[in-house]
Amino acid sequence: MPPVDQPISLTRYLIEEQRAGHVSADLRLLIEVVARACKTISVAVGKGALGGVLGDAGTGNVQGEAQKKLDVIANDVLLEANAWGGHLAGLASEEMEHSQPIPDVYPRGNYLLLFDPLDGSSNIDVNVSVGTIFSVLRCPEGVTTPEDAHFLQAGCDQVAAGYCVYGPSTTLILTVGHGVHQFTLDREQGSFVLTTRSMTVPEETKEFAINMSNKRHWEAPMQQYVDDLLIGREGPRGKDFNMRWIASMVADVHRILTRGGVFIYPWDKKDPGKPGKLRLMYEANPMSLLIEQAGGAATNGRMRILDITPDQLHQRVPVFLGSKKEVEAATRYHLEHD
Ligand code: AHM
Ligand code: MG
Repeated sequence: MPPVDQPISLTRYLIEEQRAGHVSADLRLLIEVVARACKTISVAVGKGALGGVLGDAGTGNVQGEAQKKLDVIANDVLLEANAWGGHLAGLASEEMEHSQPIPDVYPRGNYLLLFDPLDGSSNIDVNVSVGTIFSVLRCPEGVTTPEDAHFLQAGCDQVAAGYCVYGPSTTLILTVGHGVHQFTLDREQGSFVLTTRSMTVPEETKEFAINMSNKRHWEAPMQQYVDDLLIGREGPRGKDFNMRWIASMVADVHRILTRGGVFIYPWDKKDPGKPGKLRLMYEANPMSLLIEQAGGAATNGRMRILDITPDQLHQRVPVFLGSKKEVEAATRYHLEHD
């Protein structure tokens, strides 16, 4: 990944993308607004205990999960920042049961924004990286007041996707369909600066990320795949593997975009009726677009995630993403078993 010689701000990068015909003026401004909201969330996350923002909010979200105070704060920041800009027709959040059209008092634009306001929030109280994941779709033609059904578009229809990791540094990873680029927040200047152009995921890897404690709940081919990884060079895979699991998808995916690897949250039978833990629209689709744009692959163990036609806003999906050859290997175990 070549380093960038001269500092280029996110604003300048987006203007250049607009001149190249890769983004419309509205999409450029929309991304700027999301980035501004991420800066605000970064400040709140960074204050930690001093800001009184740690701990549970005492509420549950639509998924029945306990919300952290910062889940609620991050959601509110994103809603407020995006309501009045005129670029969006509607929003949907992992933390809200239904999508929201932009209020009537503001002009409505042509895009739909979906987000997981604070992914990995179970890690907040232990001071481990968390992040915001977002996905942008086009509002279907002729629709002025979008409803949930209008958001149910396949991941390959995303016009932009990205995430922001609130870690030792705050970094924004973005694709508008022309490669994946990394911007680091310059805290003194308050602006995102392009620090890595065209991130690429190596095709092969010796590193996997999975919550092994769920093994007894997995399907047989998944158990077999991981058993073979663990046997190492003496087994059918012929190499020794290392394991990492941060339990923040943003941080695990960021490691994979930086040095390769495979991230898996497979189907499990822990929660009947829910095929896996992660959500298609807020987590799997945007991460899959980023990984594919960086030369990696993303499947649900059987098919390409970006080709899935969603039928529910909060639909769950098994996720296998990262280094292409390894995702293909894990997918093969499932297909050969079927
Ligand atoms: P969240 O959006 O409620 O934070 O849940 C998603 C997170 C992912 O970031 C992470 O990969 C996974 O849940 C961790 O799950 P587990 O607790 O099983 O390790
Ligand atoms: Mg999440």
